[in-house]
Amino acid sequence: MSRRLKVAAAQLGPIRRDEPRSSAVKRMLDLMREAKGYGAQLVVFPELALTSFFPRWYMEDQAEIDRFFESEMPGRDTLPLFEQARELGIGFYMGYAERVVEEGTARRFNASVLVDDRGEIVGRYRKVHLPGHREHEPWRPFQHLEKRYFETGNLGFPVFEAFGGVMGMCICNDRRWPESFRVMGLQSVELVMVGYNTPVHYPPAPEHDHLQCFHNHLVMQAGAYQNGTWVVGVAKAGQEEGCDMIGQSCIIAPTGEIVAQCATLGDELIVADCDLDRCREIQDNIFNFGLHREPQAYGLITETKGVVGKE
Ligand code: CDV
Repeated sequence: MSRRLKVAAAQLGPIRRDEPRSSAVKRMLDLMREAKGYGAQLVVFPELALTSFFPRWYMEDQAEIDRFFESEMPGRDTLPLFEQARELGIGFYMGYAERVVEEGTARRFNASVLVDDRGEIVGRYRKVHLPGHREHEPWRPFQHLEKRYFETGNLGFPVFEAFGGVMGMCICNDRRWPESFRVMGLQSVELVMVGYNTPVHYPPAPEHDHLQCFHNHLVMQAGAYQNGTWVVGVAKAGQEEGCDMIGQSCIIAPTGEIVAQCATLGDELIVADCDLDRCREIQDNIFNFGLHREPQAYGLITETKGVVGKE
């Protein structure tokens, strides 16, 4: 049986702060239909796909913050995505802000779901690497308050048997960390979906602004090659509420080669035929983990959080 999976990356352009969920969802439904028209079986949307990237604003009123969160998935606003997925027979990955009540306590995560072609949730992920800061830093031209609004994801990096292969998820800053990809690689992942919101301007090190697009592809291509997996990276791009964000959504082969890439900073769809069996070319050879890894030499990776030997 063929293990070719036709995958679409559905980049979104900016979403206004006051844009209703219904508007973002309509844009996503349009892209999903377009993906189906190309014969895609799976469509990948960005991080926090339903709203503006709200961690750029300092807010104290929890009710105001919670307006950006979903307390049900699917909920009233997002149900059309699940219904259309079922009608068309197409799956999707979507990032969103998740609010759950556990043992009477509200918890908030930067999360994603993987939905199959019957409209059923078959995978959940909660962002592990939260960038930015916790307190208001007025010197910045815009805030990056993920550490304030979200808890660190508590699901690890699970993989899911779906779409005829082994699927993995991560979210934005996770893609910069080799550990994210390697933990999924060690579970024989064959396709990693990653949505992102990456500003062009990085206030703590503005001398790297011109490298944002380079670093975006560098880390995802490395993650793909070093683990022999397909990677689908999808941006929310363009100028959102005065903040320029990179695009360059792309589909990357297990060899590390980009096989499709967006050319705009708006709503745009790209498609690629992903032969999941091609993962073997890398996973059975140059990165045959069972044959070539030397974990006894890697202890520090889990023994310490920061660097050792420094005050
Ligand atoms: N949404 C993100 O995680 N953005 C970060 C920025 C702040 C560096 C990123 O890694 O792209």
